[in-house]
Amino acid sequence: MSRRLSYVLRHAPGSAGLSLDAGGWVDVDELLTALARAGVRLTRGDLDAVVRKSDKQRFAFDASGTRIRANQGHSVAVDLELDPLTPPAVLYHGTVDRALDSIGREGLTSRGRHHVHLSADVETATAVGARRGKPVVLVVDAAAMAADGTPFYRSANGVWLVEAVPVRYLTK
Ligand code: HQG
Repeated sequence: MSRRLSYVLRHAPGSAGLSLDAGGWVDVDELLTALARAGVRLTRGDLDAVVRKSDKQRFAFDASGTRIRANQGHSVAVDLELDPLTPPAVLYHGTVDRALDSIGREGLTSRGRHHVHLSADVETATAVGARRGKPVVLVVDAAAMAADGTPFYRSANGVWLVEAVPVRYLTK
């Protein structure tokens, strides 16, 4: 269910006949109706449980509890309205060997998503890289990037987001 929600709320709201507002929010009742239309019967209580139990806290309700959105990871255009934040001195990016040549030429780029995703600790970055094979963790000199004027953001679920990471800030 978390995967399905990620698909609808990050990448393809239209596949469920939904559209996201500018902030990425969708009305909970409309979402439940759309899922039911697609044969997925979910109560509000079931949805609350999916949001609560998501291992990475991928989703959030708004303050009124009537709207829901993905905390990060979108490929569709949304403005999460995150405020720039001073990052820790060092952040980490989990990837795999086969990407290193290209990363060595271009730095980290956001690929299909809005941002490059960085982790605050090596363990998380290792797990992110391991989704694609034997993980390789790159160290990002976030302090230098921030000093050079790059804005950093942190999603509600603790993922650090940046537009790109040029090669000069990366160490293997
Ligand atoms: C790589 C999951 C070649 C990059 C995770 C990665 C994360 C390059 C892949 C979140 C490159 C993109 C995001 C370049 C970057 N040349 N390869 N220049 N620059 N790459 O999935 O960071 O479960 O878009 O290293 O936990 O792997 O979805 O990004 O391997 O937080 O909530 O291109 O997704 O969270 O892959 O993962 P992705 P990611 P969720």
